[in-house]
Amino acid sequence: MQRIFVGDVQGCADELGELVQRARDAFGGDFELWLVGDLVNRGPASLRVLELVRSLADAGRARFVLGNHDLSLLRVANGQRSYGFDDSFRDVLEAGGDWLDWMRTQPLVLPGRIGQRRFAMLHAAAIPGWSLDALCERARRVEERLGGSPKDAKRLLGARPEDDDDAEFLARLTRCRSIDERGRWSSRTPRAPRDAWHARWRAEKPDFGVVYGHWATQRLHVAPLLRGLDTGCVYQGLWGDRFLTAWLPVQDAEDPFATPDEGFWRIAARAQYLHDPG
Ligand SMILES: [Mn+2]
Repeated sequence: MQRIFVGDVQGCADELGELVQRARDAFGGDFELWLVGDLVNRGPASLRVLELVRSLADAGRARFVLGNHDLSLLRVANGQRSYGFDDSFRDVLEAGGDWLDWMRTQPLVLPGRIGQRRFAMLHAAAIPGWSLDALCERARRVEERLGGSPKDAKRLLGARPEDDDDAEFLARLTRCRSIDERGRWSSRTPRAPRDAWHARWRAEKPDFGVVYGHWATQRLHVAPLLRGLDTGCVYQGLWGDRFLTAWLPVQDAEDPFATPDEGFWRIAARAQYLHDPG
């Protein structure tokens, strides 16, 4: 079974469809997509992305973790956030059915093993000094609230991070990019390389890999124990030629996170989806 990790799709359904076709051509039915989250928003076809991922998931060929844009969709549906001028998931909101319940019952962290190496897939950032088991255990508790009764889910999604430890963890996992010398995290781009979340994380000598997304301005990130796959497909034309990235680790490698690594597919964006305001 070839595992294929996929960067932030954000409604780019044509490009995801092309990637799936390429996977079928290469591996027949013997592959599994692992998507880093932010399936929806900004791009042209959020609902079509969810339909494609769900059909693959139902066939045991796709898994994903929730990203901040996926959570935004849930908050708008709850009336906890207003629909922004640059939001583009109205197709999901108007689709009816159980899309929102399906979304909120998805995981925040997915652990696994490739070759000899354990890893976690999550949307934005791991937490320096935390073991893989501690991270997964904490995530399970928050996933239970998010995927539990609609009332519990709504309370969690509406809570301020400063008032609720689970809301804080949820925000950090899906939005963090930098951590300062005092350990405070932020979604802002780090001022110095040492303030990147993954620099602080790697300084604690973790024994597991992390596959993540969320950080399109950083572009493809290939470093020991780290694969950052958000290459900003939806930003085609605004930042030059953009693409959807897939990572195909060597399944039986001793360390699949070693560098250099040539195991990537690039699916070119098919159109410019966003336009500069003014
Ligand atoms: Mn994101």
